[in-house]
Amino acid sequence: MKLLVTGGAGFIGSNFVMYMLQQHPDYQIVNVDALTYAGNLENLKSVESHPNYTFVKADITDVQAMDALIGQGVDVVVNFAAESHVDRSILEPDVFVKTNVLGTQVLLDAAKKHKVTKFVQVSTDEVYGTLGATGLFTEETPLTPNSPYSASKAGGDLLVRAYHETFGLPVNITRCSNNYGPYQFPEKLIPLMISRALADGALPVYGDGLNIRDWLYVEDHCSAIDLVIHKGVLGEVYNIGGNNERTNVHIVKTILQELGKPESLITYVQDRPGHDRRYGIDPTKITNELGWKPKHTFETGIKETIQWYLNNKEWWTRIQSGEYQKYAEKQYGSR
Ligand code: NAD
Ligand code: TDX
Repeated sequence: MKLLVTGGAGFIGSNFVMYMLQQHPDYQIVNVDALTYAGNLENLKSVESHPNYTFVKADITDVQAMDALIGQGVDVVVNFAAESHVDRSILEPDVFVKTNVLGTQVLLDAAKKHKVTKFVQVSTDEVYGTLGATGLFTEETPLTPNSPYSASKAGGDLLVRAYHETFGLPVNITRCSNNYGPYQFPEKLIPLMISRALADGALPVYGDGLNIRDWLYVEDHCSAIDLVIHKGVLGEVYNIGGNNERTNVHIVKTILQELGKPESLITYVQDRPGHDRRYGIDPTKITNELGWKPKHTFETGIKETIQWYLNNKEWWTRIQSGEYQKYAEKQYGSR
C-alpha cells in the first residue's frame, strides 16, 4: 500500500508517520508538507532513512504538485495538512481558508483523477460548535463552527462529503477531540503551559478557565485513523475521543503539580473571542463498528507528555525562536 500523508511534519502527522512505519513497515509512506511555522522535520529524525519513507516539500494548494504526487501510484491519501491554531485564525483568517478549504479541494481533485482507493480527511470536533453542560457530539450533530479555524475545517469536510456524493470518491472523515503528546507545537495549551511553567513565567488562562476540552493521547488518535483506513465504511464519518473531559484550569493545575511549581503562576487573561465552552465526543460508533479502544488514560498520558517535554527541552526551545517569537509577542506581549 502506498500512503500519501499530508502535513506529516506537524504534531499529529509526524506521530502518525512514525506509528504507521512501525505498524506496517512494508507500506510506502510519502509525507508531503509545506513546512510552515508548524512543520518540523526534526520530529521525523528516527525514520528519515527508513527505506519506505519519503519526504516531499510542497503545498497542498499547488495543483500541479499534488497531481504529480498522487499520480505516482498513491492508494490512500490521509489529509492532516492544515492551519490548526484557533488563536492564529482570529488574527489571520485568510491562510486558514486557503489551506483548509482550497487545499482540501485541490487534493480531492487529484484523488478523483487518479482514482485513489480512499481519501481520509482528518477533521475536528470543533466543526460541531460548542456544547452546553450536557450532551455529547455524535456524527449526526449539525455543523455549527464558531471560529475561522473551525469554519475552514467544516468547509473542507463539506467538500469531502460532496466529492463522495457527486463523484463517488471513496472517503472517510474523522473528527477527533483535542490531542496531546510528544511533538505538539508549544502554542497549544498543554505544551505552552509546560514550557512557561518551567521558565517560571505567567500561565495565561483564558476567561474563567472553566472551558472544557475532551483530551486524546496522540497515539490513540493514530490507531483510530489506522483502523479507519482499513475498516472504515466508505462515505462515513467517525468521531474519535477518549472520554477525558477536563476544564482548562484543571489541566494547568495538574501540570503545575507535576512540575512542582506554584499555582500563583496562573494568570487569568481576557477570553478568546467566540471561545467554545465545552467539547465532548461520543465515540460509540468507532468503538462498536471498528473496535477502536484508546490505550491511554488522561492520568497516564499527561504524565508521559510532561516527561517527554522535560526530556526534549532542546526540541521546544529551538522552536521558541524565529517566526514563533513574532507570533508570541503579538499574542502574549512576550514569551
Ligand atoms: P500542526 O499545526 O501541528 O501541523 C500542521 C502541518 O501541516 C504542519 O507540518 C504544516 O507545515 C503543514 N501544512 C500547513 N499548511 C500546509 C499547506 N498549505 N500545504 C502542506 N502542508 C501544510 O497541526 P496538528 O495539530 O498536527 O493537526 C493536524 C490535523 O489534525 C489538522 O488537520 C487539524 O485540523 C486536525 N486536528 C488537530 C487536533 C489537535 O488537537 N491538534 C484535534 C483535532 C483535529
Ligand atoms: O494560552 C492559552 N490559554 C488558554 O486558556 C491557550 C493557547 C489556550 N487556552 C484555552 C483555550 C481552549 O479552551 O485552552 C483550551 C485549548 O486551547 P488550544 O490548545 O488552543 O486548543 P483548541 O482551541 O481547543 O483547539 C485544539 O483542538 C482541536 C487544536 O488546536 C485544534 O487544531 C483542534 O481542531
